[in-house]
Amino acid sequence: MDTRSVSQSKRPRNLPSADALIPSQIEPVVEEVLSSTPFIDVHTHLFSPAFGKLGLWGIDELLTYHYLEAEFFRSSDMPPERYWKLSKREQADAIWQVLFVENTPISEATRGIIALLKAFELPAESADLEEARSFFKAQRIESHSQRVLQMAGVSTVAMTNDPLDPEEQSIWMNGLKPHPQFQSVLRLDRILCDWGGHWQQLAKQGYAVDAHASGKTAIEIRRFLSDWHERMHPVYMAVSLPDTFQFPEDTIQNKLLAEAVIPSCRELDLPLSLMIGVRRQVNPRLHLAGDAVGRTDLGALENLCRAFPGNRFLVSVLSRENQHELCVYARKFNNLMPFGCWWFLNNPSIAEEITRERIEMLGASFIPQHSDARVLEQVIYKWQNTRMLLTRLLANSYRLLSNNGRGIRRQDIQHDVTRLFRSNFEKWTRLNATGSSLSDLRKEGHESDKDR
Ligand code: HDL
Ligand code: ZN
Repeated sequence: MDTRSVSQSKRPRNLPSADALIPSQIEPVVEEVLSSTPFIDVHTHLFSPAFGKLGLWGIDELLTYHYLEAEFFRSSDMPPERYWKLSKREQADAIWQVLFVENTPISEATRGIIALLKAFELPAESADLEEARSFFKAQRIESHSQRVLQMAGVSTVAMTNDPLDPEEQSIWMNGLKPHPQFQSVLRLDRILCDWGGHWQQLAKQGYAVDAHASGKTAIEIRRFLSDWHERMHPVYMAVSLPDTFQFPEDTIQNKLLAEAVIPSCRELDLPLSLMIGVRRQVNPRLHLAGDAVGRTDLGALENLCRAFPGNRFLVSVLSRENQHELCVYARKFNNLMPFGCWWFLNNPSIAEEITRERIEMLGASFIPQHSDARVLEQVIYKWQNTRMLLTRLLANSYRLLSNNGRGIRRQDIQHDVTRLFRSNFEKWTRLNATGSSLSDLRKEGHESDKDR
């Protein structure tokens, strides 16, 4: 007795469409689509060449990355206070010696350096850094940055721009030629996380603000934000918030968020990026490497998404323990876009766990990764790692779907990869197509010196 219902017995057998991939073809096609699609890197600390020394690149900056400094202090007897007195070159030599010569570079951050040396065909087992130094010294940043982005398969990066950083502020005030591959981001930590230490800077610039954020302060901060929007043309505004962040709460931070920043984002049609969960300076002796992580009460995020349905929130949380609930909240609020495996989460073991649960709960409606690169060449290994991970995870998802009874075509894979690594962000930030691909940029005359 045929146990299928009458309707099922009449339905034609689910013949796979002519261009459906056979299971063994799925992974190679996923790999090829990932490698041929230029990604948008939605959060970095990189700068376009016009920012000069603010943009970090080359072997000495790569080795003195704060992730490596934290690991150096674990394997060296050198007290941090002595390390900070060394020159950048001496610091890099010390890190190379301890983490790469005396010990095996098996951590995520040390392996990244090895992957970079290989990408530039530089020796990975030298006793010193001389050959690497002369290679980078011979590069010109304009052509080098384009070559690096091309090697990383990245068409566009979002910077982190601080309007209250004195060095960066003067560069913007003197006028800056925009670079289509480096989109600006208006970063608000000094205002939202240290109003007491920065309100006078705004007052000095003629904004009628005060220490208690009373009177016209909120309106004047909105004027400040719109002035900097005019100057920077940011693709979003951003703030990093501590693990203790609450909303609503009777604090100046909450007041400035609710009465200035969030209304400005709505008025300017910009997402607000909330990066939540940092425990700042748990060990100040380590400087930038001294921050840690704390689990956040994401009820604050729930309240924000519900209270401001007309705003778009781009959210990354730092604690592994918050990741699953972030996915649940993303299912409840479509004005919440989870992004990235941030900082201490950007390791294969945890990035896999996070990305799998996001695919299972959100399909392709999220942004899997950002590099958080501080030094230009880091994008090469960080995106190499993400492509390797996503090849495995997406292939697995498509095999499961195929087993469930739906054929997978190359165009399905291209659609999903484009959504995950480009159009989810482009739609949210209204980023036009000019940042779309390196070949388009070349056509528009942005070719690197190498091509001349
Ligand atoms: O606040 C942030 O944007 C963080 O990414 C910090 O810059 C942190 O120091 C970092 O570089 N994480 O990767
Ligand atoms: Zn960052």
